[in-house]
Amino acid sequence: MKDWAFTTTIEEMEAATNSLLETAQKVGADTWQQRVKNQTPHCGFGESGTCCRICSMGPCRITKKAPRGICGCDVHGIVGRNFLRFTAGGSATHSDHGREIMHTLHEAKEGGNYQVKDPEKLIRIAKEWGVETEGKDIYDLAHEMSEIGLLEYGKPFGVQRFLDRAPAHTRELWQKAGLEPRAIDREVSTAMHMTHMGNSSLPEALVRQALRCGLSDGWGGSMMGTEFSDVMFGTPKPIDTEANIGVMEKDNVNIVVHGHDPSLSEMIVYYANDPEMIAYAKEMGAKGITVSGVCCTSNEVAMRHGIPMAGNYLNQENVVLTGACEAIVVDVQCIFPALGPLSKCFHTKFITTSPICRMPDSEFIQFSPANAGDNAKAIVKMAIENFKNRNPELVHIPNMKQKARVGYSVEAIVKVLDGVANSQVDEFGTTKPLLECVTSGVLRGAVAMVGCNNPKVRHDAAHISLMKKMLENDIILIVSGCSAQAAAKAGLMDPVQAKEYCGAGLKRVCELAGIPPVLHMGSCVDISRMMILASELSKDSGIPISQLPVVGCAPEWMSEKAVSIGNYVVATGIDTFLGIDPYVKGSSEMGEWLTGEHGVKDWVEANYTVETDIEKLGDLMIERIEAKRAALGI
Ligand code: MSK
Repeated sequence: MKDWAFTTTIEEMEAATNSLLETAQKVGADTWQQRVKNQTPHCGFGESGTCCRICSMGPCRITKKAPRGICGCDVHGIVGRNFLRFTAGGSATHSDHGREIMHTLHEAKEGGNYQVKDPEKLIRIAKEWGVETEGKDIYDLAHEMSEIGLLEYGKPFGVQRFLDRAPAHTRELWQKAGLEPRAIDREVSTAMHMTHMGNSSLPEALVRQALRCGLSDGWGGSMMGTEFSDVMFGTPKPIDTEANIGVMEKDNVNIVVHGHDPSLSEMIVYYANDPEMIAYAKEMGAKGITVSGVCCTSNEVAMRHGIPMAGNYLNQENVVLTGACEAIVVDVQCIFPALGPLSKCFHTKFITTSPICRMPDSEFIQFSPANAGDNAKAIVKMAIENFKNRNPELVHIPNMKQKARVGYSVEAIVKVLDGVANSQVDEFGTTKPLLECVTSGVLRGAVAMVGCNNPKVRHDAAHISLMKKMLENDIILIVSGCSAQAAAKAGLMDPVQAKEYCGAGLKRVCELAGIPPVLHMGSCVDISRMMILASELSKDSGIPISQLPVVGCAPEWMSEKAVSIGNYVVATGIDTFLGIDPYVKGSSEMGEWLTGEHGVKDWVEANYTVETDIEKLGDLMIERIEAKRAALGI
């Protein structure tokens, strides 16, 4: 058993949270810990997916005595429809994030609020899409690409352009099973149409559409969100930062960015570094300005600017509870409405910025590409001027942080590993060194660990314990979203210390490549990066994705987006392990379709495993990786 002496333990993180909850009690603030108690036990029908409120004849709840809804739909149809609607919600959300990025790209201009920071990447994608690049002004090209990308949302014919990135075998499977996503909006609309009263109640059809709708996210909206964020804000490269609540600084103006869309946070970071603003902060009695992040906005700015990560999803109230947060500035998704009333218990300004995410008790400052600079500056100023309103008696920042190296885009992973093997073969590079590590057994395989926190699981405990288990077994981790922040907070992205916890093979790879054993690939839309990496591994090796010793895992997931992600990861051929049931346990048929040997596995050669015992979940993942190795004879 390894000695994990340098990592921050769950107990230490909980002690820090408990000290903040004391402040909450002092000021009479409501917290999620209390609300979980108020909401427990949860409704059994909701939990098993067996409640239908799609029309107003119900709600219908399925029991032994009442095995069908009023329309006659059985439990499998009800659970299946709920599952598809869950997916549609997630796919729409991610993809709309991508759409916002495409609109921002359309406004990008030389010297403007938004610019093209990675022209090579833009040209590379343009060539992929068959767009003429020769002699074109880079901004003309950006605008043309933005329009083409936006048409992917509603084009009447054809399938998603990025599907061409998938290996031929995967494309064939998708074609054969009728899974190739058409226009992104169409897949969401079709999902809503199919689940309207009086339409589909056949699990097979509902599951098929759930996979197709998920694919329109992962290989459509999310992939555009990621790729064109890189074009505008720069493709992430390894960069050092810090993580956990102790990154907030007592003597500084603290601005916390939270949400998902980097268009907001990029501007806030820019103005917080403006010498004029720093001087103003000093004039107001602070030593400087600290921007830190929560959730995926945090991942975005950490990867590109080294902005420290204050915490993940279930830490969002903690940053306010420090009493040292001058402003929490949010964009979209995963934001607790609780932040409004909570901020009122302190001096904190809760600032919403998107018409998509309006909340009571917040100050709304709408962001648009045209006003982003001015509004960001105004927000930074507002935070600075709020510094004097702190109540010093309430200020308490737990002294807890870890070093982290983040920023492993596919391009960065290929580059660091190619650097080691010196076998760069083309412009993009090759994943062959990584494959050699896997085939030789130096690495046993890889786990893509992603997703949220969920109070049904002890906060971060599943992420961290599973990661430790994988590292000891020479399994490298690529991570994103709140899972990435869990790793960073614990110290598993520390490039110096973390390798000490690995098996001998993984440790050697980390030393040679100068990488931590847990690679931060970004936010939740960036799981599309993982799909690209899996595709490159498959193309470089000639092995179908489903046969590579790679699995996906979301041990603490909670959002609809995570279900959409799960569907596109499975549909891409990657077995996916969940620590939380996606409200399908009420239907044996749905269970069979998603987790059985002859459900989705017959279409895409991969399926789900749901196991709430985290220790067992880890064992099952290792077993699956080893079984794939054995099947390949490696
Ligand atoms: S922020 S979707 S809690 S990963 Fe992307 Fe975290 Fe899950 Fe939100």
